[in-house]
Amino acid sequence: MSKHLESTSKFLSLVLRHQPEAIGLTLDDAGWANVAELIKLSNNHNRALTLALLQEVVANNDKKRFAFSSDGSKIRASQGHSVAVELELPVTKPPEVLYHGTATRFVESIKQQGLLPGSRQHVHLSADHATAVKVGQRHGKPFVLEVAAKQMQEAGHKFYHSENAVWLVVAVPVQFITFS
Ligand code: HQG
Repeated sequence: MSKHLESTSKFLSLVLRHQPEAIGLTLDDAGWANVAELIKLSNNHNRALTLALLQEVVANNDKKRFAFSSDGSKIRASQGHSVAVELELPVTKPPEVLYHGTATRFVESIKQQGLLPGSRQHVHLSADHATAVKVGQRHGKPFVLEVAAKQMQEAGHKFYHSENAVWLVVAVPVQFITFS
C-alpha cells in the first residue's frame, strides 16, 4: 500500500471502527456509513477524500478492512470495531484449531482470565499461524496461542467469520487455550 492509501486506511479505521463522531459521522446499527456523507464530512474536516480514493482503498487494502454495500451506497469496516455495531455475520463452524497472536507480557494475565476482547467487540482469531505472529508483533514480542475452536463451538460458543476472513468470538475461556 502506498503511504497515501495507508494514511487513508488509518483514517477510515478511526471513523468506521472507533470514533465516527470525530467528523460528525453516524454509523447505522450494522456499522454502515453513507458514502456520500462520509466523503462530505471528511472533506469538511480537512481530509481530502473522493469516491475514487475510497474505491482504491477498499480494493487494495492489505487486509481488506473495508467493504462497500452491494449497491455501493454504503461502506463499513469488516471487523475490529470498538463502537457497538451488530455486523449481522452468520454464526459459522470454525476449524478444529484457531490461533491468536499476543505479546509475551500478556500471557500471564491470559492464563488467569482467558482471552478478553479489551476495547473491541470481539477477540480476533486467525486460521493460520503466520497471521497470528504478525498480529502479536504489533504489541511486542509475539506469542501464539492455540484455541480449541471446534471444541469451544461444540460447548455452545458462537463463532463468526468476517468478510475479510478474521474469526471472531466474544471471549475464549482459558480451558480452551493451549500455551506452548
Ligand atoms: C490481549 C488488527 C491481557 C490480546 C489485527 C491483544 C487483528 C489480553 C490485546 C485486530 C487478555 C488486545 C485485533 C487478557 C486479550 N489479559 N491481555 N485477559 N485478553 N489480551 O489490538 O487481537 O490491522 O485489541 O492478546 O490484525 O491484537 O486493525 O487486538 O494482544 O485482527 O485491521 O489484548 O487488529 O487488525 O489488542 O488485534 P487488540 P488484537 P487491523
